[in-house]
Amino acid sequence: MIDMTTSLDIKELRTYWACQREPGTVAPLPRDVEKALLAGLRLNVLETLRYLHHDRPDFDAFEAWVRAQGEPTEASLDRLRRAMAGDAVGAEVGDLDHVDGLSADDLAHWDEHGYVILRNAIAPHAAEAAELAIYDHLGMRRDDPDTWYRESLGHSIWVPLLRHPALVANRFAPRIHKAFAQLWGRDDLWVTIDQGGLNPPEHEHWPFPGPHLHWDATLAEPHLLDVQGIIYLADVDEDQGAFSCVPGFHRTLKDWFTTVPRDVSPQDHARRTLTMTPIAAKRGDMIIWHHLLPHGSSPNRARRPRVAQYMSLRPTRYAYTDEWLG
Ligand SMILES: O=C(O)CCC(=O)C(=O)O
Repeated sequence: MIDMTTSLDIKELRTYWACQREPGTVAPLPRDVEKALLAGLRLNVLETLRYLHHDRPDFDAFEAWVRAQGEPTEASLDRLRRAMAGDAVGAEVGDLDHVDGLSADDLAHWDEHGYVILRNAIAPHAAEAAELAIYDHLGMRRDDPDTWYRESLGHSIWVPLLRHPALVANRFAPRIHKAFAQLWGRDDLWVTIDQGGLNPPEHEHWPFPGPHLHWDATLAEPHLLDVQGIIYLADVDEDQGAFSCVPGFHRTLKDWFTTVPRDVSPQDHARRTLTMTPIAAKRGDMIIWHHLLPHGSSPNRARRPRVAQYMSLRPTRYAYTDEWLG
């Protein structure tokens, strides 16, 4: 029996919990609904799975954890409940009509290349605040290279800082919500609770660890839209560990797939045969890419770390391909 005084009153959360606790006992949520649910509760997918599988909480404990972790507001919970019930909800940041988003040229670039740079997605001071928060979290100093290879980073470019106020604030930048609304053609979007990243200059004991060229998407057909994004929190040159991708590949994936030898995995074949282009951009710019572009980061051969924040926005419901082919 749920204690209604603490219940979040979102029945999909119970389904999600039950599926993780006892797989096979209840029908899983559709993947788009599951993503909206977690994003709407301000939860990171990995931290939630880790908690559920490690602590194995009962449902009441899980709900209490959700409240404490995501700190969803009553307004955000109400929006989520309405969306889960199938009601039309608008943009989380209010009316986007008068917000400047992607230009016609940007949208043409997106169609052709499968990525776009949203200039000044966030203000430079907001980017710098998040940049400094990431250094701080790692116990590093921005201008002191001796601090850039601390244990806190390990041999990875990912920084699991999820809820620093500076990173949180960036998730509500109207220009970002507008750009994603333009790409999806709708504004009932849910922003992911993603981490930060720091890709320092390579050195003898710290070679670039990846991510190398990959897809996070299924390569099975039908090939449908999904979108990923990264905000540069300080200027990034092409040789500074820039985000990299194979521009235009979303249009040629289908033909390319027929060239993959039968006994080789598509990801391996892609790594051997495709060349990525590094994308330079300025502090506060966001690169948004189609999930069917092969992409990765790149070795930093410059003098300063590349510091970034990852983020994407997706609608409550969208068409996706169930079969996994990778
Ligand atoms: O950090 C980058 O430049 C690449 C990010 C990436 O590969 C990803 O988000 O899947």
